[in-house]
Amino acid sequence: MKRVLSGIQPSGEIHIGNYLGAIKQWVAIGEKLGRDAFFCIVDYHALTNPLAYDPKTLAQRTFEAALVNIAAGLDPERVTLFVQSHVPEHTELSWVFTTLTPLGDLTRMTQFKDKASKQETVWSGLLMYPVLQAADILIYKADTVPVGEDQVQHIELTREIARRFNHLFGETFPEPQALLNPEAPRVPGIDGKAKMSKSLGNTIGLLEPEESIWQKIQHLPDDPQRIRLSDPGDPERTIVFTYLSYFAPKDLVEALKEEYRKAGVGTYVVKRILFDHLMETLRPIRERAEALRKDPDYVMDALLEGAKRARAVAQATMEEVREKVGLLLPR
Ligand code: AQP
Repeated sequence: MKRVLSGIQPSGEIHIGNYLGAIKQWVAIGEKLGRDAFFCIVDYHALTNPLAYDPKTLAQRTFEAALVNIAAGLDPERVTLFVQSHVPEHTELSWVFTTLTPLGDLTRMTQFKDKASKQETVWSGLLMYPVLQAADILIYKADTVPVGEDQVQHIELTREIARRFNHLFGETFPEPQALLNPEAPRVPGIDGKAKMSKSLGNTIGLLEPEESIWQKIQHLPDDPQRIRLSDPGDPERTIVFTYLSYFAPKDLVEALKEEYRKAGVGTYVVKRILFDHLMETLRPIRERAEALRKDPDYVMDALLEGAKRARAVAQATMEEVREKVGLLLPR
């Protein structure tokens, strides 16, 4: 792993799925790679979600997404943290890539099919989403993309685009690999079914009030086959234990599973333990977020500095691309 890029949409409250699937890895990678770790708040992507996008809140959400990432441990003085629209070369490269991407490759993307099925009018931005994502990654020639499982198909498409470009215009881009957090590649939502996702309203937010988190945890579905409190349960049939495994030490999780199987412990007690361990992880993030809110210039300056560093790399790639595809270069 030499260079990394990953992104997060400012399309709603950042949740524990984003944290476990992406941000937690970003922090560890950032410590190793420093400035070669590029993390991007992908605001142009957020325009493709008509349910979440509002021009009145987008700027604030973008700022908030950066703040939460910094609060969660990303050090903007070490890594390159920036806003996608501050580096216009992403959209420029994305246009070139649209000319190399068969329509059929885009219409077969699971995420497109999923989201399009819920929309009355399907805008072409939604279809082009993975092409812009390929540009986000390849403009930095990143070889590794830490993501949740939901993004693996898009990274495969990115590899195909890189391969096609290299074949037509000469070796230019690496074929990047997705890097999953093996412990939490797909965090389920609080409904216990779909993946946790901002647009589905099934999230636990990193900065959500404690009371509201506790309410949600209390309502997490139990093993449906456990009718009476005295019935033994199967920990594999409730997401209470899935969540617990993310936040509590392994031996405690195993001991509680064992008790649950024997009806020695009820779900209420397990939920209380889950809540305590979750809050232990979230509390320092919330404290840092509180401190950052008092110093918004720090966040904004960090983003501008990040964009400056990112842009230097992106401009060099675009110069190479313009020349390779045969454009008339300005003097
Ligand atoms: N549930 C999840 N489990 C593991 N990883 C996840 N990621 C997202 N959800 C999970 C990873 O977080 C990073 C940022 O993803 P995103 O900004 O696309 O956020 P989202 O919550 O996944 O948003 P949606 O629902 O897909 O889109 P909208 O905003 O339309 O609601 C990615 O690395 C992702 O894999």
